[in-house]
Amino acid sequence: MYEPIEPFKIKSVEPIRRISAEERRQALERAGYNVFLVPADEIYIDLLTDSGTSAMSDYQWAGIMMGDESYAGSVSFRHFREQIQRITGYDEVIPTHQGRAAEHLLFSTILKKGDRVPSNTHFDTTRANVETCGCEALDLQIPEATDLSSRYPFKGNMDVAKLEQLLQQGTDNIPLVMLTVTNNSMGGHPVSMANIRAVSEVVHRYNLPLFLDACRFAENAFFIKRREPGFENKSIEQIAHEMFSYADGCTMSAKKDALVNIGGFLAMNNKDWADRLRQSLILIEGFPTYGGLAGRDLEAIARGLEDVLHEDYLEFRTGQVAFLGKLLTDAGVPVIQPFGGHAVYVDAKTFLAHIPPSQFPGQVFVCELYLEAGIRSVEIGSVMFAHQDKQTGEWHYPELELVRLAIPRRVYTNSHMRFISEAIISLYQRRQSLKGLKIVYDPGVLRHFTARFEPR
Ligand code: PLI
Repeated sequence: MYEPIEPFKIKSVEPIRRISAEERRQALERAGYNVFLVPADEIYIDLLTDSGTSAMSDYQWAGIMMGDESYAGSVSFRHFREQIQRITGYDEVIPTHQGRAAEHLLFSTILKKGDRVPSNTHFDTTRANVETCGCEALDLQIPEATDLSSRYPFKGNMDVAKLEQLLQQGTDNIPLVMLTVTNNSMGGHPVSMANIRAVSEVVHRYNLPLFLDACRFAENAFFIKRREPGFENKSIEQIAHEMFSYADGCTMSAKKDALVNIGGFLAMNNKDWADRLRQSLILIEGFPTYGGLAGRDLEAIARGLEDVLHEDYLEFRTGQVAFLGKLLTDAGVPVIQPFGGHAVYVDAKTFLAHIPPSQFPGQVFVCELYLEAGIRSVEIGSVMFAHQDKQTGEWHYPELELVRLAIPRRVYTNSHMRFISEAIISLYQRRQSLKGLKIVYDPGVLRHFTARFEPR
């Protein structure tokens, strides 16, 4: 089997502890069968998220020491801005403390009540930030995105016909269109260059701006290079630059493809919007040359945005995700294919076909994987997305019951991937014996973070 080779050697290590089966049982019980409530030192391998969990390079750590902490006009801000301008081509660069702050700034400044914001698929925080403004977040993904049997290489694409149909009905209440690259909420699948171009053509024909949610732009660019004819000989930087060239701006969580533990930014061409955003930035984040970050963070992001463009890094990164995916599919474990850029998504509905959505098969998987081996994953199914009709009291369940195994960047080795696969395969072999959960505390909003459960 193709095994990706780490394009780095390890200079500093962080010990992790194997937790005994009894400790795991007690920890999970204390946490109400919700791994969000398990302390990190009771986790052996943490696949909860790839956000803010990357290992930085020595080049970035050196940048941390070089950070210019000047309140105004920091040299580190200049490095940050120049690197972002080089990749995106956008003139205006606004630092924020993370992605959702960028979203909040953009939407609270640009949207007015009753507006609608189409996207291929909004991430939770993007959707929440749109909705908080009294607006509607619309997901226009292609049908292949939810077809588990499809091997379409760009399942992250937006449905251009649906977009055109929507815009034809009028654009007065549509101030911008978003495109999430890669499409995290839909399996971490990439968006093709052809799709970005087609979306751009439609959006601009209606004189609207297009913004990328660019958290995982480099992973997206790598998939374009590998899967889309015509890009084989282009560099990642060239491909990324072309992706950004079809849009007018972006929001970015630097906690993903800028390979840092905190940070984010907005970048755009519209100077008028940028000036308005900076007014709000000063109120809630900070002066425009630091925006909620320390100078050292800006320096680390600037350097992370250089690191991430290295093709051998991206080959390993996406290769490691695919390596874990392949170990699982070879053993018959149902996972979403093709493999995405930052995570393997287990199809919990098929894995635990005997457990109905009302008993949370994804959450059962997450708990059992923790009990099995101390591995933390995250449910993306009925706990996260089921909602109750206020009038009839009836529950509506999402189409997919998934568990995301998000792989932090440059953190775990291939041995860890083997260990994870062995734990999941062992779970798969005894899946018939697993039982459902019932919810005993439901906080209502974003319940996956704090809900508590009990075994049935
Ligand atoms: O966590 P933030 O605020 O830096 O970024 C928010 C955010 C925006 N867009 C997308 C596509 C995301 O994936 C995203 C954050 N993702 C998290 C936390 C994750 O676990 O996937």
